[in-house]
Amino acid sequence: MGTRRGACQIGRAVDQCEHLPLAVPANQRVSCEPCKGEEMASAGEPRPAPPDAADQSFDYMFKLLLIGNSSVGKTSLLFRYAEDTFTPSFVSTVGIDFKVKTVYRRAKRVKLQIWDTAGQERYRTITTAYYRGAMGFLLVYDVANAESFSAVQDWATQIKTYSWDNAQVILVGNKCDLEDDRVVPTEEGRRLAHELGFEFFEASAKDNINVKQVFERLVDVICEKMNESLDVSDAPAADGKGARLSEVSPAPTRSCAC
Ligand SMILES: Nc1nc2c(ncn2[C@@H]2O[C@H](COP(=O)(O)OP(=O)(O)OP(=O)(O)O)[C@@H](O)[C@H]2O)c(=O)[nH]1
Ligand SMILES: [Mg+2]
Repeated sequence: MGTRRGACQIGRAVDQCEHLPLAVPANQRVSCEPCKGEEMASAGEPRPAPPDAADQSFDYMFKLLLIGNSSVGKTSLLFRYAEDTFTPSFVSTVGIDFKVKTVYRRAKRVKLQIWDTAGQERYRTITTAYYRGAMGFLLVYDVANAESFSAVQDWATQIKTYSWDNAQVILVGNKCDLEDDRVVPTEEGRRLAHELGFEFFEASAKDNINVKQVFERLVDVICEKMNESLDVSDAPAADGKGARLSEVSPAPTRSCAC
């Protein structure tokens, strides 16, 4: 299990800070955007974390983010994945929320901290503050909503601007159950994903199509990149930009064996 000491930037002990997937040296402070965001959002009264969030027994912790226009189904995908539920009514996310889910990949316990961001423009300043340190993104559009597909390029630019170079991205065309209302052909989605260098899935939170696959593929891609990074872990980062995935893993071993 990883060593979790020190404190995050607002002074919360790292043992109580669920956001830092880091082994922090004692007495050191590390920037933690989520804690700062929580502090801003609730004027110093941290929101209670879900019970699973306190579980410290894991080999790896990955921070993932769901992004994309409002109403594309980000929250629905998360609820389908984490709780296997679906609600037809639309309650737009305010700011940001998260769920924790632990998965097993090749005998390793991987704790996923999945952040569900609000798609509405007015929350953009808050949500982009959470991009830092995210290891993977699900960039979601709605196959029955052309505007949400046109916005994908802008979302990809946001990832480039606010996250680090090693973040992995999967493009998800959600609501593929709405075949009669579809305005974005599957091939268009695949072409754009290829252009942007992302993997691509169509999914349906409603009919539970490809939901588990999308999340698990993202975990696998992160593990693959982590292992590649560990292969050259003795070499300094060529461009000096950002940190390698290996540097944020709390794992005590050198390889995640995913
Ligand atoms: N038919 C269909 N409807 C869906 C699907 N996923 C979500 N919806 C519906 O689409 C609406 C919006 O879903 P949300 O998950 O709240 O959207 P969101 O992306 O989280 O929106 P914001 O929180 O505003 O960013 C809701 O009414 C959902 O029930 C799907 O796969 N198929
Ligand atoms: Mg939402």
